[in-house]
Amino acid sequence: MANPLFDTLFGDHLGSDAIFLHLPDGETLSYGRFLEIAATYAGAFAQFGLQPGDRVAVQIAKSPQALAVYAACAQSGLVFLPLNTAYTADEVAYFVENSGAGLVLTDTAMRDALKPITDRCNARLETLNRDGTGSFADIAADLPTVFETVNRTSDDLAAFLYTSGTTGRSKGAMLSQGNLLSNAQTLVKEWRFTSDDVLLHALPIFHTHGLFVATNVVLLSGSQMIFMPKLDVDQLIANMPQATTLMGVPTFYTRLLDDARFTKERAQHMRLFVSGSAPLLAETHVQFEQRTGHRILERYGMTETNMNTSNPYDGERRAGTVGFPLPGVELKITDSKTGKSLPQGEIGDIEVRGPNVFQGYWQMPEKTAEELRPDGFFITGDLGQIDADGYVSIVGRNKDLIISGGYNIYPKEVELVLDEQEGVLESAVIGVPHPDFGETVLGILVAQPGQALDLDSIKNRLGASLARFKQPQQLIVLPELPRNTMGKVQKKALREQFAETFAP
Ligand code: MLC
Ligand code: AMP
Repeated sequence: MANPLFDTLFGDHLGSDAIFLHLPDGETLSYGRFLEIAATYAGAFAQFGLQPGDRVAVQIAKSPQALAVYAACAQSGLVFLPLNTAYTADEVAYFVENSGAGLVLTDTAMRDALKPITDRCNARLETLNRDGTGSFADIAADLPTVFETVNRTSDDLAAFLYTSGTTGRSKGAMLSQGNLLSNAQTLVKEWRFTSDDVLLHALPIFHTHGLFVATNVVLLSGSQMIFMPKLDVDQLIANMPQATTLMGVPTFYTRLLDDARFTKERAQHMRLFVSGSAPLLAETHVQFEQRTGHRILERYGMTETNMNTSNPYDGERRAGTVGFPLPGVELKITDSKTGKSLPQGEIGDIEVRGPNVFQGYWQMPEKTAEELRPDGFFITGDLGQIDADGYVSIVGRNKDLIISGGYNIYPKEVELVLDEQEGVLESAVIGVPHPDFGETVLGILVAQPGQALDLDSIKNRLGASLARFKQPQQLIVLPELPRNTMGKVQKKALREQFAETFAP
């Protein structure tokens, strides 16, 4: 096959009149038309002189055009590098520089902020807006609606997704065509996707969940998506009778349950609700079944691996568990110190191996070696346990990570910014339970001797360096941080002390 990813996900849809997207304005976009747009974008990439393997960094609003950029990258053999639209110019600068992107696509509103960065990095900068306008669209508009697919193999890189790191430096997870394709093929089968399906798509498309899980599954099965700009519970409930499936983070499900209009009747046409990216409370699972008669199917994945486990489509979907390893994925629970497998039932590190596991972190061989063993097992940083029936549960994390509404925040990155603020001696950033986001960020500050901290001005200054979702919802000043005898900050004690901060 000339280009496994493009040929398998997109190739069959060339020239097809079948509906791909239902758009918010009531219009639809066919697969065939979508791929014509993608071909013009691929033509523009070629005109820019981009070569297979070059990175295309994309920070643009969720739109059909944004998906067409993904398709165009696949067709041209370029590496698609999507970025959270909430990232500040400072944050984007790192990704552009680190990835060595040849092209950056952004919204017109961000252009001036990014120009100095792309100039410095010798990257080309073009704009593509939510409504399909922009300098990139203007160039593509004059180009042919067919493009000769560039030859690639399944080992070639298809995407970089940056994941934050424990040291505060983000790492570019390199995903091959084969990584993406194998997972999409498995999920279509496991979750029984067919061309009769209509997926409610309200997730962002710059992360694994909304992009590789939701979109690739739809592309591969030739199904349709009701493509919503973001989570809007009104729209979700209104559209549900036309849909068959939903994929969301747990916040989707708690917000639906908080809405009295979300009834069994509304959910009657649906065949599958999938949750992942963060722990779904067993209580949410139970309430959801009581309300709708549906049992949410919880699965577990990550940027580096796509999906690892899933509760069964047929058979018991067990609340509080993430189900079984997917076909082709090996999963073991190991002792963090020795790396040896632990007996069934014990808690340890979750390690996974399979065609879904990434190729390593871009230009970070040491980080790659710390997490990816020579035998191919990836140390996920999650702590888990397997019950007697084989169901995997995630019981904690061996990595200092906060997951707020499905977004990952590494405390170190936030602490580095807090520590720089005027009058701050040191800081500790922790995650505490939050009724809407599952977990949220709390910043604990210690002032320099004799200094009084101006928390409002500190909060205001964070916006320049940190995306809004990473900023602490609350800052608290303590005289000192609790430390153990080794001098290490006792985050567990802080988490316990402040556990009720956002209690309903
Ligand atoms: C938005 N805000 C958040 C936030 N999302 N704050 C903390 N955590 C979040 N997740 C802030 C905004 O900055 C804004 O702040 C305010 O909340 C309202 O913004 P909004 O855009 O209206 O938020 P909302 O639409 O309500 O978004 C919440 C959400 C969204 C949960 C629907 O965050 C979301 O779609 N999350 C999904 C993330 C995701 O796709 N994760 C998958 C990663 S892949 P202010 O102060 O300005 O008002 C992965 C692998 C796997 O993990 O297994 O899937
Ligand atoms: P990311 O780096 O954004 O891909 O996030 C991956 C992390 O999300 C995993 O390592 C887990 O900690 C967490 N995660 C994903 N799915 C689940 C789930 N179903 N339950 C609990 N945690 C999850």
